[in-house]
Amino acid sequence: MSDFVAKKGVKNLQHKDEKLITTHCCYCGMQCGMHIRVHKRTGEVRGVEPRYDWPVTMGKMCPKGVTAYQTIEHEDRIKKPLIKKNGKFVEASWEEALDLIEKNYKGLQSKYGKDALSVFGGVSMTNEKCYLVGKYARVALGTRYIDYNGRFCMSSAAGGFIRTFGVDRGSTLPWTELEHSDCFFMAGSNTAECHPTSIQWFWKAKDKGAKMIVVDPRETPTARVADVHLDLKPGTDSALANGMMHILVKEGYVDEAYVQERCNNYEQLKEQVAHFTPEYTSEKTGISIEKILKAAHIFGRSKRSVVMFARGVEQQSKGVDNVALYSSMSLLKGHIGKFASGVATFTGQGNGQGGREHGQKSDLLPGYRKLTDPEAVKYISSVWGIDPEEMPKPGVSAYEMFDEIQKGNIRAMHVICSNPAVSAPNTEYIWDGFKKLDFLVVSDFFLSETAEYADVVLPATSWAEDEGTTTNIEGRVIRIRKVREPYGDSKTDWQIMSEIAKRMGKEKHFDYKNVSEIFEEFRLATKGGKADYYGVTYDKIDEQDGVFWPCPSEDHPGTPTMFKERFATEDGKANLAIVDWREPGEIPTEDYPHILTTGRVVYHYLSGNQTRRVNFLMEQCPLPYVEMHPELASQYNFQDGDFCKLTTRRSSMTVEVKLTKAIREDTVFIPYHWGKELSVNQLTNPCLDPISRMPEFKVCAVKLQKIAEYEMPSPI
Ligand SMILES: Nc1nc2c(c(=O)[nH]1)N[C@H]1C(S)=C(S)[C@@H](COP(=O)(O)OP(=O)(O)OC[C@H]3O[C@@H](n4cnc5c(=O)[nH]c(N)nc54)[C@H](O)[C@@H]3O)O[C@H]1N2
Ligand SMILES: Nc1nc2c(c(=O)[nH]1)N[C@H]1C(S)=C(S)[C@@H](COP(=O)(O)OP(=O)(O)OC[C@H]3O[C@@H](n4cnc5c(=O)[nH]c(N)nc54)[C@H](O)[C@@H]3O)O[C@H]1N2
Ligand code: SF4
Ligand SMILES: [Mo]
Repeated sequence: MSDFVAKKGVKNLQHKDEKLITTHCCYCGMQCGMHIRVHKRTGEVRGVEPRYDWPVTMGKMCPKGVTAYQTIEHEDRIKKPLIKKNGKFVEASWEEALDLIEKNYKGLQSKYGKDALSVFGGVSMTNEKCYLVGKYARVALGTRYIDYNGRFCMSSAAGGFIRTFGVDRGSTLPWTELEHSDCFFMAGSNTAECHPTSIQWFWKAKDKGAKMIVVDPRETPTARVADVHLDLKPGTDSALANGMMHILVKEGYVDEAYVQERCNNYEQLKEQVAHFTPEYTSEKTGISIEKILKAAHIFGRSKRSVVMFARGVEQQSKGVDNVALYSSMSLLKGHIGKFASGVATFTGQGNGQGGREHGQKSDLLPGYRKLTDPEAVKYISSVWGIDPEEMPKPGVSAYEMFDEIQKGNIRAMHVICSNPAVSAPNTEYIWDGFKKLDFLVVSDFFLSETAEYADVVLPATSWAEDEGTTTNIEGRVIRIRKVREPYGDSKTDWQIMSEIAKRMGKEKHFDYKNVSEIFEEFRLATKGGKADYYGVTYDKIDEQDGVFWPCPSEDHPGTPTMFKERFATEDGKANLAIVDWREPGEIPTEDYPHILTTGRVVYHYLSGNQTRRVNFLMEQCPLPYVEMHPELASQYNFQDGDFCKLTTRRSSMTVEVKLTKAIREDTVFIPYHWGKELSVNQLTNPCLDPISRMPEFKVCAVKLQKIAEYEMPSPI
């Protein structure tokens, strides 16, 4: 067990019977610094202390983070492998479970070919594990079908950043500079609930006079404290961003010298935004002309602005366009690559940044290398010790893997660290896919809604039972430490993948004794790639409070600020976005007259498989509900607490009405942290962005109906 205790600032916190293990919260991309309190003699996990000397979060934590330790020794933990027999799970030994996996995998591959197997990954895991998932699919199983839950999360940000800047690092600046910024333009981010500990930076800046503009169809806790709240109609961000740029150009707010020197496409951009007058923008977005002008002037006058966005703008069928457009606003101001200014997306999951760089995506290899680039294939093959000919070709995106199941091409799936039965769009299609599979394996530490469909469930260790690195919201690589020994008979994900690899005859490629060995191979695999971690070492992370990638050599300090001199494109220039306005995949009609959008609440995390097991969080928010404006409610005679049946072109669900004026009259909102009949993803539209293949979780057309009596199903 790791004995590491931070040198600074913990002495007074320590109880004599306990030791403090320094690590980071397992949930969101803020990766708040914390110590876990462990009993010295018994090893029992006792609680948590926020870490005051962690420079990004400085002792702040949110309700999920302070209760996360309660999941580690939770009675629902899966203790042994489970095998489904006659429709019921029975406990089994690892031998038995692995034998069954080997038999099925080999059988299916000999009958249908290598690509009969597939892997669905996730990024609540360390870099070491995320890296290994890609290698596991391509080397151990030899299949082209691998993708991961970040496809539903960061893929549009990635697509937009690559198009604009040539590389996808979520933040171009370190968070610790935010207090010196003078304007935040935040679109589709409810940071107060979703990255709560980042709020302190905005407060500090506001105390010094900074202004905040928030773009959201709801008046969220974030929008409530904004200087201007742009309450747009869902799915209209591309019109708003073009409209903002129209004013920047017209009013002379553009840094012409910067744009001439560092950007492409300026002339085309001016032509493109010409017709986005405030009147036209207001007509498309539903925001008043007055507010559009006010926001544009505040942003235009800023000296150090940060344009920020999150899933509200990215989870759309034009998410990539939105990211490129909002990033272009910052380029016009000449604010990228400079102190306390730039562009940032709020990375979602704990390792949402690192986990998207190293090969879980269907077309990527470690270090952001492309599977379609022969040089990249050659290099990674050499690191992996395989013949380049053996490297599988690119597969398909997360949702599209379910199309391959329907076509009979994918016959088995191994889900590692995700719960798509709740979190994928159009869940009835997903559930049907799971039923059609010949064989489903799920690695998790709690029995998820996805695991219920499995033939074999493998008990993985939780975030607290292994060590490694993650990359936070800023692009800072940090260390996760082991808090206790694996619970029950659970094994780490890397051990599980290595065991299966052995049975597939690939032992020599997965012969790891510990995490450090994987980290060393991983560093080498990223060497020379766009996301270069070669110079990151565990010691350097400890010495510097983390290391920002790219960090190409051991004597390199890392890169807190991106693009100081050049962008990562071929010509070194950024590409301004030339994009016209287009409608979302579904717009309201007579049959489905309103807009449904979905998202989060502060008390729950993603599919809820972890947070629905924490009593405090369930007391605060036990069930989903639909937020509705009183004006809209009056059309149907809804009172607060009435039952509303919502129907889209996919399916229906029933939840309680929560009346609030903090939402547009044409839009309703449901949080998505529950499964089965309580999953809002029964309703969502799987219309995909053409580039990122991101589903349109944020906009679909819906109809409402009052239901007199309804018994809400159990939330767990
Ligand atoms: N409490 C909590 N925190 C989390 C998570 C969690 O599950 N719970 N998950 C983590 C993860 S993985 C992620 S990805 C992040 C997500 O963080 P956010 O993206 O901030 O969260 P969401 O609630 O999905 O969406 C943000 C906002 O987008 C708005 N929105 C909806 N449609 C539109 C639109 O068309 N345009 C614009 N501009 N806005 C729109 C919604 O009203 C919502 O307030 O949070 C991370 N942090
Ligand atoms: N309607 C709607 N749907 C959405 C979204 C939305 O805004 N609206 N947001 C999307 C977004 S941004 C995201 S990120 C996805 C997330 O969707 P999911 O991938 O389903 O997210 P989680 O609930 O975190 O699922 C992770 C699972 O892995 C387990 N787990 C955690 N850590 C580990 C580990 O180290 N190893 C293993 N083996 N298992 C582990 C957890 O217990 C949990 O069951 O949902 C997407 N779905
Ligand atoms: S803000 Fe994010 S990382 Fe911090 S405690 Fe909350 S969930 Fe954990
Ligand atoms: Mo996410």
